Amino acid sequence: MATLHADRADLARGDQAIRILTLDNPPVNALSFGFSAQLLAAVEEAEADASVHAVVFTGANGIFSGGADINDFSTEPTPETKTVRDVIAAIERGSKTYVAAIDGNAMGGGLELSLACDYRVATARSKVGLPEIKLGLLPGAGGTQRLPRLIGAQDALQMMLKGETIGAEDAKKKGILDEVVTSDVAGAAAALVARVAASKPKRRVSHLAVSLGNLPPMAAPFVVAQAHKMVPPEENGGYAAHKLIDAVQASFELDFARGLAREARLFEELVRSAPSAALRHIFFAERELGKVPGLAGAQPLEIKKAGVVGAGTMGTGIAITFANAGIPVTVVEPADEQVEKAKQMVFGMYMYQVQKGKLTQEEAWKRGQSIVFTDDYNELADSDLIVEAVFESMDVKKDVFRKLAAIVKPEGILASNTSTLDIDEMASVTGRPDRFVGLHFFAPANIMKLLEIVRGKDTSPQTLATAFKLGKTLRKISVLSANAFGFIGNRMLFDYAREAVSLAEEGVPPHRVDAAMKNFGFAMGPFAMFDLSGVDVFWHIQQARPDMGAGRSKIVDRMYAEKRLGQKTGKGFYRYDKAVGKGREPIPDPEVEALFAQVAAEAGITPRETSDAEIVKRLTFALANAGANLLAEGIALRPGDIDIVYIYGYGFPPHHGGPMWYADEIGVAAVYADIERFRETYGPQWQASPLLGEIARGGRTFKEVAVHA
Ligand code: T1G
Repeated sequence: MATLHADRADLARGDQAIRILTLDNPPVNALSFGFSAQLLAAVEEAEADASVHAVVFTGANGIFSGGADINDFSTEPTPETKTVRDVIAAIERGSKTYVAAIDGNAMGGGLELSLACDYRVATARSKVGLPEIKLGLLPGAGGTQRLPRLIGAQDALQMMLKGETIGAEDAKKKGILDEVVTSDVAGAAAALVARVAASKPKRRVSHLAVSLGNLPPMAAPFVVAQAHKMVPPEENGGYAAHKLIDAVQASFELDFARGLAREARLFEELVRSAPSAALRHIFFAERELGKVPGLAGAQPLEIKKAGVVGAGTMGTGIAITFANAGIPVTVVEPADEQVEKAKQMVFGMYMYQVQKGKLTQEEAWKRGQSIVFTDDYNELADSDLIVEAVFESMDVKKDVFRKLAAIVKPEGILASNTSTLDIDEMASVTGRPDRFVGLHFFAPANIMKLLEIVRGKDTSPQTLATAFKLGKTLRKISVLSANAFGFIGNRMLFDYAREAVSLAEEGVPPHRVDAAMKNFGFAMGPFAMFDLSGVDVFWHIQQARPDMGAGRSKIVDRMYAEKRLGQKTGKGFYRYDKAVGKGREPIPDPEVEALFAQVAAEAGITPRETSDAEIVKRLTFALANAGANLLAEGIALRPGDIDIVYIYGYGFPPHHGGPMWYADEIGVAAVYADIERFRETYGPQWQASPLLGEIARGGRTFKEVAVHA
């Protein structure tokens, strides 16, 4: 229920009645259309009340405001609709003194409301930001006009283009806040009102001029040109950024009113744009992930002490992840030289963080010390949760879990970091399948945010709830997967890889496939990605899937045999030269193209011309089709979950919203028609998912697909 509280008598100073307006619209005091109408009425009432001298805005629910209600952007406002802009306009033309008393986050429209006030006071714990760019928007309630007036054009551009959130002290240093207090921010605001009462209280930010720092006004075009150069192209994730720069340019080229009008026009363009709809979808999809049926009421366990088995790159990365979250971790590794390598990795990583100023020496030291290496399994006995990260072989893993089951305390949770193998088979040797779960981290584990949480057939709700809570503690984006080969991401990767290799076998050079996918928005094309993760990883996964049959890539077998394993061997689908990009820059290699041609000839594959558009369709529709099967089989809960996996784990461009969102954007019927054409043209490996066909025939979207109970 959204309510506004008025007055606090103890704040009245004689005849200077102060009207306190407390934003109370749980959970984040979002400034929805409806709530903005209430707020507008309250401001107009205060303006009409001669006894009121000043208005102080505060927030309930431990936050000032999370900004405009993002849900509202999917509805078409009518001329009668009131928005946060109307509230801000009423403040701007008002005669009272306005103060924002911030405790907690003031984001987006919430910060813009405070920028329209004469003064801003915040508690030390507060954070402020204009993150609209992350939604494919720009601050559309005066932020692009007021922030430059308050902190200068360059700082304002930097803060809004990054959508960064900054702490109260930093905000005060920049000039966003007038005062930072430790408590009773409303009382501090009232005291400020009393202090300024004698002076000219009006200090509307709109009356300030925009500074260009130490640059003369004629340097403005240079500042704008530079900013445009620093952001991605409009068609490749930079649409909102370029419009934001245009809006800030208006702040120093036009008067305030015309600048606001320019901002509003640019905002309207963005809020209707496909990239913004995609990014708003991701915002909500991320917040849906933890809503897993059957977990309500399950009490997660506290993970105070963790264990890892295996100090390879993954195991060490996982250990660092625990250490970074303040969870002491013991790593079991029998091979001394592996322990040495792991210690070097830990030391090097933390020293790098210190050099980059991200960590103090003390904090780095503390975290490094919280990772203990041993060769003795018994030191894991009192661990609350243990993750195995040993060689991707079922026998090796089962052997590890037999040992763990024999020594770990009864309530200890056992987890596997396997990327494809059967969780239930591993659980079967532990005698505690209810306290067994898959935790599939992505390399490098201490950097990649994605975590696939795999539920075994006997995994208890408490174990699963504990895994999700742990994911939050580790600051991961956790997605639930059922226990099936490849879980969600790698299962989709097979079809993606199949099409990439097929295209190369049909005569499209790997670098052209990669260029087409980078042009679509992927950070890295498929072949550069295979070279980075290792062609041998691809080969091992094929080995583990004898059922691949016709889908099995002969070229990967040939490359594995010829030790063309990618960056690590200096050649894979590309070649690598230490003198070029430190040996990480993919260099097209005619040898590989000849190899593809040879394999294709042996397989009787006829070369064919393929356009970039067709390349993009084949790879992205392969993902959507595989995703549809994952939904139909109940392996993934929601289309949005699949989108999050592929954006965070595999670099799918966020401005296209993920494979399932993108299929909706194209139109599922069109995708289905193309897949049917692919089957005719490219072969039986193209089988349209029955669910995709059903959605296509029904004229529906993946977004409407119900959550699997
Ligand atoms: N609108 C609608 N719902 C929101 C929301 C918002 N702005 N912010 C959060 N929620 C919901 C969220 O979906 C979740 O719902 C619950 O609140 C808790 O969120 C005109 C155009 C404020 C730092 O981009 O950064 O203003 O899952 O889990 O970790 O210029 O939420 O419980 O059903 O994230 O404590 C700009 C977005 C909007 C800020 C709190 N503002 N929000 O973090 O909680 S556009 C933003 C956040 C705008 C103006 C422009 C964070 C938070 P549910 P949560 P949290």
